[in-house]
Amino acid sequence: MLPELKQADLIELLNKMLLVRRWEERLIRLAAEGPSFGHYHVYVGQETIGIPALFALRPTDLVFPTHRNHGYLLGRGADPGRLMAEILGKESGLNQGKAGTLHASAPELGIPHTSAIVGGIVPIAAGAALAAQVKGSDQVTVAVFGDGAMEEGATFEALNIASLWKVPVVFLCENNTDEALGAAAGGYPKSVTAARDLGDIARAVGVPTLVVDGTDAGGVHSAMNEAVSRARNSGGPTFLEARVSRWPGSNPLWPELPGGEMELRYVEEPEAAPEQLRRWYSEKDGLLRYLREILSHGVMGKNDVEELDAKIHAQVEDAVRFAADSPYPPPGSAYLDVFAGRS
Ligand SMILES: Cc1ncc(C[n+]2csc(CCOP(=O)(O)OP(=O)(O)O)c2C)c(N)n1
Repeated sequence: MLPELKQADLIELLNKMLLVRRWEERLIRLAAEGPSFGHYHVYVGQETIGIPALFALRPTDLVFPTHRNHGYLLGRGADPGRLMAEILGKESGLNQGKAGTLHASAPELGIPHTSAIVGGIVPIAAGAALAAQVKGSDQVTVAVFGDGAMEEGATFEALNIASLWKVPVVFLCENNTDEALGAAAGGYPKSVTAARDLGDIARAVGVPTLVVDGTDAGGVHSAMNEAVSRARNSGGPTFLEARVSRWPGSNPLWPELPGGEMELRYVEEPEAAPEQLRRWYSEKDGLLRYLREILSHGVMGKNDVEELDAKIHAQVEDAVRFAADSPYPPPGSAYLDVFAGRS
């Protein structure tokens, strides 16, 4: 379903999701072409979680993402060129090329930190939420993490303390196990966690839970609104699990583009996609689902979507050029910002 937002916001939602998709597709191609690269993971296939979730927040709310953070950074307005430059280790990067994807941050956009340590971001986010509570502000903090974080002790401890102290935090779990859509029927891999339903872990310590289909932008937005409103009104944390299937190109070592870029014609003709991706594009890609919803509700016409896509492609090419043309940091800058503040 479409999120309950006005038309301009529905279009902006598509703009952001398409930007994330096209930017990451280009990043994968750039990495394959061979300049030296820091490691990175992609958010392809999960755009309909992060972007609608951000639309339920105020700009002053905080988001702490995990290793799949490009969607959150671009979604909050990070410059696509500076984010690309960051991954290339360039001086013009978001964090002067010192963070790469895995630790990229944009405090000015309410993303104070990324942690690539599985589960590592969860207590940090809960701590930031606690700070807001202590200060008496109505700021909400979101901890974003994958299903893998549910195996970590730190996650359990953060859920427990947040529940006890009614900390204003949303625990947003992006469950992209292949079995995820069948998880209601016990699809989570038995080899890694004894819980058959990840929500059981949160409910065990009194944290209310919500489950949504992560390809449903409207469902994610409305569940996120509920969780954010609970946190903002002193009701404490929520565990929100968004289930998606893992994108076939999401190779844990180096992401790939099996079958090339997503083509807009797959909206109407998913059977035109390469065979191994037909099921993905017809049933599992949230972005295509959103595009179908936008078109069928007349929010945009086909031509408008094509124009937007062309504009985004050009924006991404500008970003690549900016990053490629930027210099590497001078070696002496390795000693700067090691401790808080510049010396
Ligand atoms: C504590 C820790 N153990 C192992 C790793 C290596 N590692 C990086 S990503 C990853 C998988 C994480 O799975 P999940 O949180 O479900 O996210 P996904 O990549 O599936 O989106 C692992 C094991 C790590 N970064 N941190």
